[in-house]
Amino acid sequence: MAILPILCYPDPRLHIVAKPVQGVDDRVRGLVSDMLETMYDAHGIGLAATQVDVHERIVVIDVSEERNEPLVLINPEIVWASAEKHRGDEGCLSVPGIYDGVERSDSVHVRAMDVQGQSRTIEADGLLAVCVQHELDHLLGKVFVEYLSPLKRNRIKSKMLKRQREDRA
Ligand code: GNR
Ligand code: NI
Repeated sequence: MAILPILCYPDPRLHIVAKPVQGVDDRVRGLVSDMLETMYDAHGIGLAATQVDVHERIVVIDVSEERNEPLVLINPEIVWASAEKHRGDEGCLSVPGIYDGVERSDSVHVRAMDVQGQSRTIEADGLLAVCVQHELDHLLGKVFVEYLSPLKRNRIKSKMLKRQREDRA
């Protein structure tokens, strides 16, 4: 097990499109285990492989209060999304300290493999539905700030770059 470094916006590697996992083997299970440890350590409710610079379709999520209900999605695909949408504030481990409103479907159905390579369909609503859509965007190289206005996005970009300069100094 290991805690992996998380890429920070505007790192260009956050825009790489992830490739499907070819087979769920011990390498993939090891990565999933490191991603879960990294997500729990960072107090996040989800983490996409893209955020730890691995460009494969793997996501881990835990929206439970007790932080003891890990969900692993390998090669996830949204097979249905509700037409009903709501705007809610989102944050991202790759854009620390920034929270802003994003519109998402209230409910989604996701088809994905688990760590055994078993395919199943999950019906998600509430926070889980928001998190699933946020994580699947990461796999497509999309960060939530890209839904905000160019003005807001540029302010966020400058703030992150300034902070990264200060952290290095
Ligand atoms: O920890 C996280 N919280 C969160 C809150 C509202 C909407 C989405 C999220 S996902 C985020 C973790 C993360 O960055 N996953 O990619
Ligand atoms: Ni994120």
